[in-house]
Amino acid sequence: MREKLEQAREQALQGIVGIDSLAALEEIRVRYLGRKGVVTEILRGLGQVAPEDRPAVGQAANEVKAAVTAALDARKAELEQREAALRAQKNRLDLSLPGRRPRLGHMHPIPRVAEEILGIFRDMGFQVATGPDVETEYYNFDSLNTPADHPARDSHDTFFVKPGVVLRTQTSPVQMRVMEKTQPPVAIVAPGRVYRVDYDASHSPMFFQIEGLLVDKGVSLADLKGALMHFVHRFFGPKTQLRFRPHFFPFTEPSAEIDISCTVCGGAGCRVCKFSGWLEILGCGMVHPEVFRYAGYDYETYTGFAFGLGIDRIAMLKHAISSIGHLYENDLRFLEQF
Ligand code: 2NM
Repeated sequence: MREKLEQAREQALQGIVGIDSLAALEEIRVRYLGRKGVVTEILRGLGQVAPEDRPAVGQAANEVKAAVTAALDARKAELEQREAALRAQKNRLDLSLPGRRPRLGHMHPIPRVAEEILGIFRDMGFQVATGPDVETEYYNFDSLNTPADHPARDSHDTFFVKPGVVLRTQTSPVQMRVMEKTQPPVAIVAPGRVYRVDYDASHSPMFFQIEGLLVDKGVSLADLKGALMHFVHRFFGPKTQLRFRPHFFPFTEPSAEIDISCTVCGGAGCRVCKFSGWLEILGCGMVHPEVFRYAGYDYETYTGFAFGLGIDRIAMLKHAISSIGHLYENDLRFLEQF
């Protein structure tokens, strides 16, 4: 029995030295000290030992058990320490690793172009005015000398909210609202969203406009021409050519459209200007006396000019953008180019 015990001790201690994992260590513990373990079985056989030998054999068995337990505990502590060290190594905070920088955003091309245009008119003494996107037909059409039978009021062009109420198709209602409340002189620019039932590569059902209005005694077509030439030269460069083409708007008389020499080819002809050398950039005219009558202005005393331009269109010309849709899809591959 003593021999068996010694053998068990030897084997157990040798086995423990080479053990490399906590799980394998537990297997050893079970094999020697578990309920059916080698040492346990030996102790269980103590009944067969001669009574006078029992205390000595029992003590020897307990010593073996204690020795194996101590060796197990020591090895377990070693393994745990090694595992903790490995874990610490793996989770080490590497302060030399470069951080992930947040990407810097920037202004969208539409508000940026809008601010640039508004700045030029602010410098000329214009004030910025705004108003509601949802307008009455009165402010959007009637008061602007656009009667009920005018084609622009057709439901094919205008979004109707309910009878008498529309999404504004232009920002001129803002100017009518200002004129109602303010006697001349008035010099305002009205930026904002406008809505039309129209959708293709160059039209979006919602787009941005800036309209301008200047009313005073003695305002002439020469003032209109001077102000708009100044704007074009500041925005597109001093060498830009202008061309006034007669046009029709219900709220101005006379009316014109202004073309500028193509910003891409300089007038030689290219795809952007459809090989005409010219780009249409805004509509304008002298305010119709009927509009002044609606505003409550004395149209014998005052004259004025007005104009309107599409911010989207100007942003597209400035940056050679082929489709208006790009401006509204918020695709970062597009937006990051500005
Ligand atoms: C345009 C073209 C010509 C315009 C007229 C007015 C108002 F309120 F005075 F009648 N505001 N804006 C106007 C004139 C707008 O857009 C192409």
